[in-house]
Amino acid sequence: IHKSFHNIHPAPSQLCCRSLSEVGAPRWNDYEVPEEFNFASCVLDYWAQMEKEGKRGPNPALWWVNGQGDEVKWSFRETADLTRRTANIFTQTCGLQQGDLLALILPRVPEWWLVAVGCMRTGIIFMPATVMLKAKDILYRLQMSKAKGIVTTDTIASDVDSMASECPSLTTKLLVSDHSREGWLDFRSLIKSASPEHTCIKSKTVDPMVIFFTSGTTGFPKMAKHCHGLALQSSFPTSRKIRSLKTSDVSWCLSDPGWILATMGALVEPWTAGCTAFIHHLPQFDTKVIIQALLKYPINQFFGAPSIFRMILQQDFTSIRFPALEHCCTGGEVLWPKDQEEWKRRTGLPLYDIYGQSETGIICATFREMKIKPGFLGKASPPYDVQVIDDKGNILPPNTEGNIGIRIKPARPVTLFMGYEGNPEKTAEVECGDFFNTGDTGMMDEEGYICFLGRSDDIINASGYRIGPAEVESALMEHPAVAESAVVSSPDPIRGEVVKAFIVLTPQFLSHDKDQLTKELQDHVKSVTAPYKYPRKVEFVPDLPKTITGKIKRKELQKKEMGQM
Ligand code: BCO
Repeated sequence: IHKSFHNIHPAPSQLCCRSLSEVGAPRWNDYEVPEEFNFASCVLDYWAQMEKEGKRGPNPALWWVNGQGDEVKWSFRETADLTRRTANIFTQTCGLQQGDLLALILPRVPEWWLVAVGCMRTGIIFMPATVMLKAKDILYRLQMSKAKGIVTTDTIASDVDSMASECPSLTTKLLVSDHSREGWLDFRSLIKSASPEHTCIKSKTVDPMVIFFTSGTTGFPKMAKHCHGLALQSSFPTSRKIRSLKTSDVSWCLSDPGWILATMGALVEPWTAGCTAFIHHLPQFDTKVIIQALLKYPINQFFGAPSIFRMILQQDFTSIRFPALEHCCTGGEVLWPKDQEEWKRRTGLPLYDIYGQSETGIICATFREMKIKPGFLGKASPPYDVQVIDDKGNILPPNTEGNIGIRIKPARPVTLFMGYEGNPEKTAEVECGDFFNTGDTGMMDEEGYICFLGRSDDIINASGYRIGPAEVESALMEHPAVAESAVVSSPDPIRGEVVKAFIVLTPQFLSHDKDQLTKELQDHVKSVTAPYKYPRKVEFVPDLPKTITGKIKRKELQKKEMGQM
């Protein structure tokens, strides 16, 4: 595969599309907001047209492998055609319309890309989620959003069927599978017969496009709604310099398709640049498979959470050279200077940091040509004006600790989320004077480099997953052994942070074997909610610290965990 790919791939110096990469897809300046924008017609169809006119190289838009010999390679034209067919399935077969909501719960399979872009073409708002979700998580999402449709796989389909009566809005169920299922439409059959003729909607840039569920300190995940403008972010000239992707690149972003990191890093960014989005199915995370893929395929751009790089560095090698790899980026959690040093020492490559949230897309980054300052995230990425602010929204002087804020007045950046759907109170809570308050604390130096110092609330960031403690506590409370619990973050040398649960046992479990009980509680959490949230550390305590009104003092436990007490 490696060889055949190079056969169709001229070396960078030979590239006829070098001038094209300078022209690129239609561009806007960093602060220009076009009245209308749709990623499908403005970007994907643009590259399909370039391909048709012979004005771009032959490298595919999507290159998917599963490690078992199966492979999918779609050109931009094929991808555009398939996404039009998908759009027709939604509107003609399913009767869905612009503004309807559709849950998109698929693993890393090519159909995920078709569904996301098919939604963009029709104005259907897609809601990506990880396949790790359990029945209760899915029910919550379907009920909260009143989703009209879902596209998913066999395992989740059976969960959905078991709670169908509780989701009356759900009228369209599409299955991506090699088997058929009663009551479900078969996506893979339908796409073969669907028409490739479809006229993309003329979406306003500010029309809604996607919703990401995101965890908070209290309650269950909120729905961060974004407009089509989110997909414009990678078209801005400054944003394009973050990774400097070019048409000949093969870019691998490892994120699960449930997160904004995949929407941006595995779809919007590579296709805006007209390069190949490489995807490995990777049903289970396995560092050896990742290393093999980096050795075997001509991947030259690699993007993943810092934990992934730390896990690769755990492997037994003193030095390794990945033949094609040129540029490595991380995002989603804190990158430590020692990770950067170690990656450079053992692979010869620098490791660049990119910082963002589900509400924002990319906030700031160490751009490809920028000096890396260890311990700093990098500089603000336009259109964002990022400042460190106090609790009233006043801008703080350099080198002063405060909240990381994004200016929203006088103009709200189009790439920033529109608000938490159906939750104006929570939306108002994150506004602070003229700024959106990220909830992260940090500092800016005289050169404009921003460093991340921590969260101002109780959210846990475990290996790149944003986890609300209340979600884990609620799962634990369902177990008869748990009288009370408090969940906080605990430092971890590989995952950055892990979930730690302090548990007060009910009397009948006090004499149980603690190791067995720990395992039982961990398995219990894994079975009732998405397993990435399970407490990797458990401590049984006689009681929990509380305020005079009986509220658990998580901060006190947290400080103890961090060795600050
Ligand atoms: O570690 P354990 O084996 O005990 O548990 C693991 C899995 O085995 C288990 N599991 C998975 N599916 C299951 C299941 N258990 C029961 N039933 C199932 N169906 O659950 C645990 C999963 O935990 P994990 O994913 O943290 O661990 P893993 O597999 O070691 O993966 C490591 C990482 C680093 C690959 C993973 O944590 C990861 O992908 N992290 C990155 C997350 C990410 O992309 N975040 C970005 C969010 S977007 C953002 O931040 C905005 C930036 C612009």
